[in-house]
Amino acid sequence: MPINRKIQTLDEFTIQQLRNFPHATGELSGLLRGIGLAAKRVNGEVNKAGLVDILGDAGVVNIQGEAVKKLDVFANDQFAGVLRHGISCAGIASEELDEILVFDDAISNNSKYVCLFDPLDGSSNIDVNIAVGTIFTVLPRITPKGTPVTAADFLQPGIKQIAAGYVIYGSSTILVYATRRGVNGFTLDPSIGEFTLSHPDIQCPPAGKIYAVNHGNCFQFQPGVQQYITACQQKDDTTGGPYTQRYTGSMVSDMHRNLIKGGIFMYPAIANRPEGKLRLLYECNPFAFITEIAGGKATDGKSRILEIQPTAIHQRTPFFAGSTLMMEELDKYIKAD
Ligand code: P6P
Repeated sequence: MPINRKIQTLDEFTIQQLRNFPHATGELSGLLRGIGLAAKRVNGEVNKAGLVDILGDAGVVNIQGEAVKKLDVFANDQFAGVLRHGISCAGIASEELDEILVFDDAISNNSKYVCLFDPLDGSSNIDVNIAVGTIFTVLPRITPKGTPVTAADFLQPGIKQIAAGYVIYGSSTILVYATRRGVNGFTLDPSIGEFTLSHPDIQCPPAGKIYAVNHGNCFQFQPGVQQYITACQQKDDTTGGPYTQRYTGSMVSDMHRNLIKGGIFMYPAIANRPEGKLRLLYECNPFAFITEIAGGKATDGKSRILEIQPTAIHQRTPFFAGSTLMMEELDKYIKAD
């Protein structure tokens, strides 16, 4: 019976990866399929978000008689739920939870991984129909299997990540994830309700002509960053300047564009946010991992993001990531500071 190889679903792809590595336990493949399931459930609600005012405001009951939760909370519950009831995750950290959530049952305590995620990044954009997203990452637990996980399992540098990815709930719904074997993107096909391989082996173009930054903060950036941004705006036949500025206010969209078209995304430190705005563990580390596997670079302006030793679950970091040649150009201006 021929298998339709033209349209490979996320489940088929992860199982194929498992077949290529017979010694694998299948826990990571199972975990990724769970994330795909939760993403489909979130997608359904995000797509209806504009109807909340018609179906009933958030905070009261919906037409099914259920309390309508904030979408962030709903998204968090979907990812936490599939991970808790799977066999691959011992606990989670989430932007929506002040503390880590330890699953602490016999099966979960014997799982190999912990997951960290921002369940619905950029959710304030929903009101104006700008794409929002989920960002996730998978770390190997370092405390003894069979015991409940602790904060130490989560406070690992980004180089320890096993897999990382994101979902964009936009003009189409795309799930992109990276392992050390590559970065692959899957577009949700509503006709079959499955994520299907649409962006195999994503490579971040080494050069780019798009820069993404919140220009409203420009006068607060360190001089080297300001000078780089000015250079992006200059005509320059060697670099192809002036560049185009694109900034959606949604990290997943801006970072996805970098991977597909090339470019640089910057969220530097600013006066009232000396550590930057973006979270290290579940926003910057996942995107740094994905960007590096795709051939790009990611730093905090001084050091490689993936080498930062975390000290707190919700700590923030300045973040610069994207095409290698643009990152090297930025680095020259910062070093000349
Ligand atoms: P600003 C969304 O709130 C977010 O966390 C990222 O998705 C986005 O890149 C950034 O903040 C936008 O922040 O301060 O420019 O509005």
